[in-house]
Amino acid sequence: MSDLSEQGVGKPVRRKEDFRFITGNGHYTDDISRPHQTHGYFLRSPHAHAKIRSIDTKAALAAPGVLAIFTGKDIAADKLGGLICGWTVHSKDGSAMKVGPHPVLALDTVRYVGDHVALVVAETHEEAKSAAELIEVDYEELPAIVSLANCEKPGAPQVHPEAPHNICFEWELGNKAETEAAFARATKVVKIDLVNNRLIPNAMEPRAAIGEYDKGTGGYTLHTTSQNPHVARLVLSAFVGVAPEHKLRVIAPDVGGGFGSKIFIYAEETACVWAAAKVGRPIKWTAERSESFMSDAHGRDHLSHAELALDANGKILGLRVKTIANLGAYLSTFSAAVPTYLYGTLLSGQYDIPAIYVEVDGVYTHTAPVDAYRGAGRPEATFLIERIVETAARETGLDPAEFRRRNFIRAFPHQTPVIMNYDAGNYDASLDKAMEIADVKGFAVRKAEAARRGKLRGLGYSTYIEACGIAPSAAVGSLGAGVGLWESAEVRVNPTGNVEVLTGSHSHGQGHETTFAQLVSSRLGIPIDQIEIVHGDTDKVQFGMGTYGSRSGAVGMSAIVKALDKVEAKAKKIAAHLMEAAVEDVVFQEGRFTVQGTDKSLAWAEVTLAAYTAHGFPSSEIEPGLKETSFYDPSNFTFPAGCHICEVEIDPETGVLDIANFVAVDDFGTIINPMIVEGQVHGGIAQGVGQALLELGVYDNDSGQLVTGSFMDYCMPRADNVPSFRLGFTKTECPSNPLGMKGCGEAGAIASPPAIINAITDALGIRDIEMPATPARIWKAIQSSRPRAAAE
Ligand code: MCN
Repeated sequence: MSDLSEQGVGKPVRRKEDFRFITGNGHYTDDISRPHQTHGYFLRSPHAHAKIRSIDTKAALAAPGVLAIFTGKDIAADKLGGLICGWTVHSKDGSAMKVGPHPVLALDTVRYVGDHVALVVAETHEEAKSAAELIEVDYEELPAIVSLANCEKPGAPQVHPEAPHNICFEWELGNKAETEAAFARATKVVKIDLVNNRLIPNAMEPRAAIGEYDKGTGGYTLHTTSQNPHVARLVLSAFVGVAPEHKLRVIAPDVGGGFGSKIFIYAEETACVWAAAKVGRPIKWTAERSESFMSDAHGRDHLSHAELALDANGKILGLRVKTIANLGAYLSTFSAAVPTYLYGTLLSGQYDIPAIYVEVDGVYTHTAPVDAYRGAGRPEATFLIERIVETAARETGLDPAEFRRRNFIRAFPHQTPVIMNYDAGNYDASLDKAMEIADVKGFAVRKAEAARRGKLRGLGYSTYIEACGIAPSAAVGSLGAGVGLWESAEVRVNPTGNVEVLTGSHSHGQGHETTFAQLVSSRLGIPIDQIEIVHGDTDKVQFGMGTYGSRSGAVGMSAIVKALDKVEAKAKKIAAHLMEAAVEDVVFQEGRFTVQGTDKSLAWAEVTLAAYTAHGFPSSEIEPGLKETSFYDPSNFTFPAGCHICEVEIDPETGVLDIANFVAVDDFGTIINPMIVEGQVHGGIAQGVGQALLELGVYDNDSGQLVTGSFMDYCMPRADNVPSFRLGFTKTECPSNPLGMKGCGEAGAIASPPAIINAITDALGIRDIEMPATPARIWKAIQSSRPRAAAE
């Protein structure tokens, strides 16, 4: 057992799957070649907005290797539906959001640079790409709008006739009258305007797809880089109409990161699987990086005005927020939910705020669709609340930590004015621990010492909360989701005692093959190398809602727990029968079944073998076999929370910033694998550093061109941009799942940007600086506040 005790829940087990990844033995979509495979290439719009007068494919069709070219007309002729948004948001007046059609290939209008115009299928990728250049598209260029600030103004170019003034929805949440009353009572009102910068996701593996059709069975197979293959199958069947659900197999094999961008059902995989039947051969498409920049769903992109009402003691009375959220040119699969139910519902932060009122205008622009990106709505909420709280602390002359403490929620469960019911937490504990690790007491000395070297030093806090473990079905259904958000698991015990676990979660970097196996190992007392975690194939796994919203631990693993409960109950029954004992007297511990108070005992593998030999089972009481399925729907979200503290040092001559120290203390409830959790936090903070300091998706206001269309112009964080993080954990168990787990996959990206910006504004003695706070922006801010900065 000594070995096993190092493999179970709570142990920093090295990731099982990494051996195949780092030895080049992973099976990513592009590694897979199907017999007689062809290659697809998408001709994309060079214009942000244009009418398509005509498309002439004659020359391209005659080019070497070309097998077929498809346009929007071919898709329309086949009566295929368009791509959908699976979440319906309603406006203040009760009307449903205004949805412009989202054809798989543009029919008569293109609406952003990179919009899909034609699919060329050829023997090789190069032939398809060369032929695409021969397609003559007669465009009538139209004025485009990419500016979030101007898109609702009269006279702005219209993205969809269905959505006047480019407004998809005007959503509200909270109690307006109570919030107005709180502001009327306030002794001080703090106001802030914020930009939450547009981000472009860049998973290591670009999106890819192979569509295939079997003439004999009439079945379709789609290999695709998906975070949720069953949802992809459902959308492609029920809404787009590519094939009936039982005739479509979706396989998401090894996937090299997604960060949200691979949740969605995009045009490319849809077109490839549909066209495979027309061509009669499999079609593979793998995005070039510049295609990913143009057409993967982008993230964030908010403009907000926020006001905080305070009493004379620095107690928050109310919060009022108005946000304009960019949805891009079309609604992506979950885009409407992100700036509404994943954003407005988190605006209470860790604070006891009696009244909140938030209005969000979701708007169309001639830009790539905007949807969930690591954190999805919650980073935007956290940035807003943590920036305004920090500003309020400074403007009331209170220490930022003290200001936060005055307003912390301390009694649980806590009902916020914006839907969420926080189940458990201890915000003082994470703030205390973070302050200790960050040595906040020693900050003044470090600041003075930096000043002697001519440097500016600042300290910033972010006491964040987020809601993840995205479920329960009843809650999301009542808020507009078109799907339920439970999870399923099947535990198949083989006669020799090893186990396959089929899960509806999908691992694309989160280490599920290890953590899920650790859970099973702890429960069944078998080593993790005897446990196979199977995911990502609709023909193998019963059903699943996939991975996003840091839900695989809290929801996916809970489904496994339920299935394991059933397996254990049945195995005990079998063991009791074999040992001629009452089932109530059988205990199962460390892989052995023992009859209490006797020396009668059976090993796990003896019982599993007996389950399949089934000799002498009383057939009315015990069925042969040992395989159980479970569907789990939790009663609430989970609420990870904690405190991030960032300390920066800035060279005032150049604006160059160094993150001198970054501390993250998080409460993720029960932790299955601390090493994997730390890795998740590291990755999340690195993405937060990217948002705060480096990354910005830019469209040119006049032409609508994507200016940041490559790594030359879009700066991802590199190793030297991130410090050596110092992490700590506190623990309050989540009461709404059997493991007491809270999700950890997004917390770093959610919590870190405001800590960094709060540190920079502290160092410079300024009120605000826009993200990304590049050296140029920092330098400019120093120049415009020179007298004050120099005096310090
Ligand atoms: N875990 C744990 N103890 C906890 C919580 C989680 O040991 N208390 C483990 C889980 O078992 C799992 C991992 O940590 O192995 C992450 O679990 P969880 O927080 O449930 O998140 P998900 O597995 O659902 O992953 C989704 C989350 C999201 S939403 C984004 S975006 C994201 C992220 O994970 N994208 C990632 N982390 C990523 N990491 C990589 N490498 N690649 C991505 O695309």
